[in-house]
Amino acid sequence: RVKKLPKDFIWGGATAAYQVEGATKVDGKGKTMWDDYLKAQGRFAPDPASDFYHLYPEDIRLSKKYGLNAIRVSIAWTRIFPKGYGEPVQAGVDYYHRLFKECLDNGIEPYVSLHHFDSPKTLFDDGDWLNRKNIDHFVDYAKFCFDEFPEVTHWFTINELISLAYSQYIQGNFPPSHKFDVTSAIQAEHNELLAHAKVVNLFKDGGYKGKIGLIHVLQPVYPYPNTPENQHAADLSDAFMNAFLLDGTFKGEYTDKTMKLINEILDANDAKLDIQDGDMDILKKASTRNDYFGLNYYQPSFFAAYDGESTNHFNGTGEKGTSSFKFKGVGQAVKNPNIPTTDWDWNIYPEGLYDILKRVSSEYPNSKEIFITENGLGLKEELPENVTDDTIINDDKRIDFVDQHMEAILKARSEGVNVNGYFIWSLQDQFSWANGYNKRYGLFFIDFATQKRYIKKSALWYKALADTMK
Ligand code: BGP
Repeated sequence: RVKKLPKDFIWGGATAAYQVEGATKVDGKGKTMWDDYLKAQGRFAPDPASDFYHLYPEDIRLSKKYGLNAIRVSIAWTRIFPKGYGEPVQAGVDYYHRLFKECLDNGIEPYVSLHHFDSPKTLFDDGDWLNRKNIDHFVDYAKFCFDEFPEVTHWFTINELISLAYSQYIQGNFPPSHKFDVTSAIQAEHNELLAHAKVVNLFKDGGYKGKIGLIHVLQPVYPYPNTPENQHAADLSDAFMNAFLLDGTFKGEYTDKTMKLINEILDANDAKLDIQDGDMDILKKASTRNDYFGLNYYQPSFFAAYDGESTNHFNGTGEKGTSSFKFKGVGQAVKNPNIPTTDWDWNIYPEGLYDILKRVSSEYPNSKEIFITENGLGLKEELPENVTDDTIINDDKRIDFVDQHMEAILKARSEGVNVNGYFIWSLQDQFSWANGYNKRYGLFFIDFATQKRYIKKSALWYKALADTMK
């Protein structure tokens, strides 16, 4: 099949500080909300991860060699402000200057997030995003970064607001592991939107050079089977997962349609949302000022009506078929037998990406320019026994996955959707927050014991596609 990427397409790989850097206890770094939690859990540790703190030159060299022109990285708030506020730590600041320089010297544009699931522990203990004081700390940290790192011209405020809110307070697989705490989840969504909007307003009012946006993971929800009751369940789930955040970001208001659905969920769960005077003005002001939108897409969900109590099981081990999710007042996730799934029960459905791109572009024109900031396939992968330095790890499944999703993107583009870049999740193998080290996504395989990098077949395929841009 002949596929050609448009010239100037951003062709990247994605990382997140805490998932790749390792070195969590060096150079004055403070704890994140994960350190003690992972230790108590005892399943896996954030060290050494991919040892990107030391080996970033190697990964950037490979990025260049395999045709990438951009990477996503995040700044670990706690490397610069160990408690989230106070005096900056010079070693942390210096590290990010070195990292950005290495990228730029190699023709790799860094796309930098300020927050990727790694709230400082001090602030986490003080309510995390539920405490409005922490929004102000985030704004101060953002301002420090804008002043300190003018070499960065592509910013994202927060990565995946919903994954935080949902994993922390609904699904219970991120600290503090609440289950179906609907009040906290919806409030976290709102407060994170507020934090994002305040930072965008600061960036624009401050006249900083460069571009800024945020990242949402979008998970289209389809009724299965397609009945009116199941459609309503799908609409409720969509409001909670997608529409509330998209409205808040790009319309600067929660539409009546969205709020009707959200209120139905809140009522069923005795939950409430606190919107304070002035909040909506801040969202409104920022809603037209995002330069672009980072869209992460992995999978859709299939939903059916459900009228029992909430209960779930999160599959964080890769034992296929063990997931379940039933949300009182919303609905239940169901398996669509026509759709293949991964070992972690994630649905593989590229059409979902096409559908959501079309929706964002027609319903949310303020999103302006779209980058797919994450998309990829988690697999259990091993080194062959007779491995040599030149061994290429076969990951045909991943190639097929990315290929199908690229088709969806190019189709949407041909119909006028302004999507101008793709970042595979992930650049190199990393640790996965709730799944550990056996769920690999990288173009580059890492033997975590030796930190040696091996090339996967997908990296060669990725390079071949990059070459069609020239
Ligand atoms: C996104 C996150 C990433 C990453 C990815 C894969 O939600 O932004 O940090 O981890 O999903 O998810 P997982 O690691 O759970 O498979």
